[in-house]
Amino acid sequence: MATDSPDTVALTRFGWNADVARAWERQRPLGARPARLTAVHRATVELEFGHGREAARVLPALLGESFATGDWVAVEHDEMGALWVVARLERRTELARATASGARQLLAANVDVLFVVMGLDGDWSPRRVDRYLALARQGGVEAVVVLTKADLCEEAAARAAELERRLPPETAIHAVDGRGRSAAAALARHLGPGRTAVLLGSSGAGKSTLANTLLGAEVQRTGAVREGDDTGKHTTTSRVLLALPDGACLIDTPGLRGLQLSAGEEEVQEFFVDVSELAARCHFRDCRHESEPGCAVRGHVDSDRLDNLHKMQREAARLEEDAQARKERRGGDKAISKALRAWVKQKRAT
Ligand SMILES: Nc1nc2c(ncn2[C@@H]2O[C@H](COP(=O)(O)OP(=O)(O)O)[C@@H](O)[C@H]2O)c(=O)[nH]1
Ligand SMILES: [Mg+2]
Ligand SMILES: [Zn+2]
Repeated sequence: MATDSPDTVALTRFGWNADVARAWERQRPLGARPARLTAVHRATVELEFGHGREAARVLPALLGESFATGDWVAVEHDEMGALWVVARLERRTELARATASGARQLLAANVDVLFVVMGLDGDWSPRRVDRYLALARQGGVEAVVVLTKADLCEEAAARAAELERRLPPETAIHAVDGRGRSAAAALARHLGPGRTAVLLGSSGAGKSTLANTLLGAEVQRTGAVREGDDTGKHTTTSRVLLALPDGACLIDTPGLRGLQLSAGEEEVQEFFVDVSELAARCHFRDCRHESEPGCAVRGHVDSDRLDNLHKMQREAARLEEDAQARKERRGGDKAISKALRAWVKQKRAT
């Protein structure tokens, strides 16, 4: 299919760009049309075609694959007129976390920038920012920290400065009133035609408020902050893909409670770029930056951030142990049933 067909022109508002066109050409699903996935339901997926949305079913052959908001897919009609997803394009980036049981859960695919949205109220947690930054790094996505409710916080500038000292130097940090036009102006340089951004953060952090400000319209429902507490009401129940006036598109999401990396213990440090860069100069190759001599990290990276890295490594180790234990249990079950079958066979023979 030509990259400037009516279908793809309509999709430029939803992130179709030269990279996606190349992925499409590479896989070239004959006779199929492209669409962008906006939501995953139990039996169907919801697709954006640029000029409207439609539900589609997924070919049984693809059911083993996982899908995420932001995926690019190829669709075809069957003779009955039903719409089917027949292929998924290779992803350029993906954001995924671990569930409590250790499974890998995709949060979004093919996004360029992750807005880490955190309220400068009770939501404030530098350690949580570390996690989001690691998640973005793992997924190959640029992270931008957006501190909302700056209008409600007297120390907004001081807190932004605290994060600036803590995080890798290239990290963009904005403290904003998410309701005001100045917030849109501050974030504009991370957006632009063909770019896809995703808003992640706690419920009530101000994600949907930012989405509306960027849209210049009240499209997403927002939750009112109740008197006397910080928590906004949970009003965004599913992920949604929005076309912004500047040509970018934006995924608004429901609040995330926990955020555990889906990574092995050995891997976690890689996603703390500041640590992993310095660690190359530690005396010991397996330095944990605790009390080893010749450590190039300790004293140069914020000590709370370093403690947080160690905590995340312990979590990852626990997940790996749980996964191993489950595997062994399954292996044990198999051994028992094999012995049982052998015994039955022997009984029959005698
Ligand atoms: N004063 C103020 N209120 C905000 C700001 N951002 C969000 N809110 C309020 O916080 C509540 C929760 O916002 P919402 O966008 O629904 O949060 P979400 O759950 O992250 O989507 C709403 O009542 C918003 O009006 C901000 O920057 N300043
Ligand atoms: Mg919301
Ligand atoms: Zn070290």
